Amino acid sequence: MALLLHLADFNERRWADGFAAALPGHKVVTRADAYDPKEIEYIFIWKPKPDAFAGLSNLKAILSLGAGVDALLRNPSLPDGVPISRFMDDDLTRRMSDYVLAQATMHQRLFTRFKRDQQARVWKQLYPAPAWDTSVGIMGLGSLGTDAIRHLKVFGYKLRGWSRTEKQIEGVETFAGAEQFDAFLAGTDILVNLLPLTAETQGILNFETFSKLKRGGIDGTGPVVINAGRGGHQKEADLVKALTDGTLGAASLDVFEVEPLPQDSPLWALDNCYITPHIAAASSERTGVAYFSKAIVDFEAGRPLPSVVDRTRGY
Ligand code: NDP
Ligand code: OXD
Repeated sequence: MALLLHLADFNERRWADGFAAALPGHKVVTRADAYDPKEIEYIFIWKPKPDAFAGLSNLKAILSLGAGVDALLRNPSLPDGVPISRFMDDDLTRRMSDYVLAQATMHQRLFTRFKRDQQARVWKQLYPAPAWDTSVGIMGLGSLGTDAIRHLKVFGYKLRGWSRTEKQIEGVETFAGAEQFDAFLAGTDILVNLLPLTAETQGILNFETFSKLKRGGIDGTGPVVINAGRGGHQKEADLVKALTDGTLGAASLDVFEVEPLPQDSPLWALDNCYITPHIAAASSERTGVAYFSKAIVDFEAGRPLPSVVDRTRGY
């Protein structure tokens, strides 16, 4: 068995050393090493180059460091029929829930407004709407969306969720499919995007969506959008317009149409836009090595791979 690491923006050598220690007796190579493409049976991958799979004619499985596989599925050299297993573990999930909770409470408690007042040396007593009277709507009720809900519930938020297929989650008003999207938006003060990027969800965070959100919440400043899904979900020109004309009160963005966010993006300068550089839920090296080493050992022993992507669905 030979495992190839193809990880852009990560320390490939360090991850390879981790896999080599966890998989004694197996060959682990990086793109910088000498290897015969025909001997590669597993590839562990993030941000694939266009020719990432060229010559890998004996692949048994593709292991995605990312929980999101949109870039992989778009890759022109992706071979048909090879199963793709994506990363899904507690550590990553809890990091995302931290991010969502931190952003939601920041907006609901008006910390954003108080910071601006502080900078202007203004003493102004604003009283935030309580969590129980603030509705958070989660787009995507998969592994990340349901865990974010679990954490938000503890804080007492009114919760709504939207998914492709119908769901029942205790204490959450759920909506499904395109036909219930408007009803979902109409009762949402804080919209959180945790969808995968697919042909159906591309550009879903657009001006029309923003203008259908509930008005009057978050101290009357306008609804809030939190996007930790993918940059392809958001139309940035629409975000700039909505954040400028009051259709949105604020946005927290972790992902962007182009990453790194270009220097000339108008989003940088908007004081109601809160930018993080795609760090909401980074994959941990320790848990990543453990998760995929076990996946390989299990698969070699005839057991199924974890979190296999449905290529026709796109996630
Ligand atoms: P899952 O596959 O577990 O869940 C996806 C959810 O989205 C499901 O509930 C699914 O509905 C729903 N969905 C998919 N398509 C549609 C649609 N057309 N309309 C309505 N709902 C839809 O994904 P995860 O929760 O694990 O991850 C979500 C995304 O988060 C990833 O794809 C990735 O892009 C992003 N991510 C971002 C990170 C960051 O650091 N910013 C880190 C990790 C992930 P149903 O349940 O009906 O199938
Ligand atoms: C992921 C990410 O998909 O970090 O895991 O964006």
